[in-house]
Amino acid sequence: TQKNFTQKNSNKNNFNQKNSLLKEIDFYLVTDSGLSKKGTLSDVTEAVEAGCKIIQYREKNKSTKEMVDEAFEIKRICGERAIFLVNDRIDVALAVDADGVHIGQEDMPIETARKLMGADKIIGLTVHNVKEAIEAEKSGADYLGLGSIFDTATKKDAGKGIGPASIREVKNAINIPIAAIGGINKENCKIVVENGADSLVAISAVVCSDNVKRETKYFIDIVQKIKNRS
Ligand code: 3NM
Repeated sequence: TQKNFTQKNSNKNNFNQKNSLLKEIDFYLVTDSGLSKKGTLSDVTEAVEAGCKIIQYREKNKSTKEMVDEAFEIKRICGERAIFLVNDRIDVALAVDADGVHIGQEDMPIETARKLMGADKIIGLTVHNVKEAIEAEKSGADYLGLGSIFDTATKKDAGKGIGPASIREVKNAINIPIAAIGGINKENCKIVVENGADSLVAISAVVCSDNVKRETKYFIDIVQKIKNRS
């Protein structure tokens, strides 16, 4: 069933509402123009049509101008259907008034990012273990990207996979939603959700396909099935 996010702007002001909004997300698409078969805008369009409720624009190879132009397009495609976040680039997120940013341990401290973004925006932080997860929650992250769950070739410095059991450990230590990332594919995604991930994140498993819509739908369906059973 298609969830209606028309209330997302009024919802985001409140921590509890942001928290429950993010916990409802089953599948989370991160873009990668280097890996994409059909291009970022096509991938975003197909994923949103399939029911994906959150898109993260992750672009490492384009100029700021190109990124701003593309980010405006992605924001338009997402509309009220999906949350739109920008990876790393707070300037780009602010320029297009995105719904938020996703940052890493080496990026700007989250407290500084919060000052720039404002209280109503979503800030996600990548963490790799329980200690970083507790810190992230304390410093005001709205959700965690936890990874890399499995080995992945998509992010060169991702390190070895931490394994799905670490999702459960992190989940037991914090209350904000967990988006599990890294090496997730159709074969291994079930165990990720069974270990407590609130949402699955995939790049290559989706954007390397010639049918992004079908692959996105596959992931959404499997997460919904497992969540409804538990
Ligand atoms: N961050 P794929 S792993 C962007 O561990 C990213 O923080 C990671 O791509 C982390 O789904 C990763 O193709 C790449 O493995 C995920």
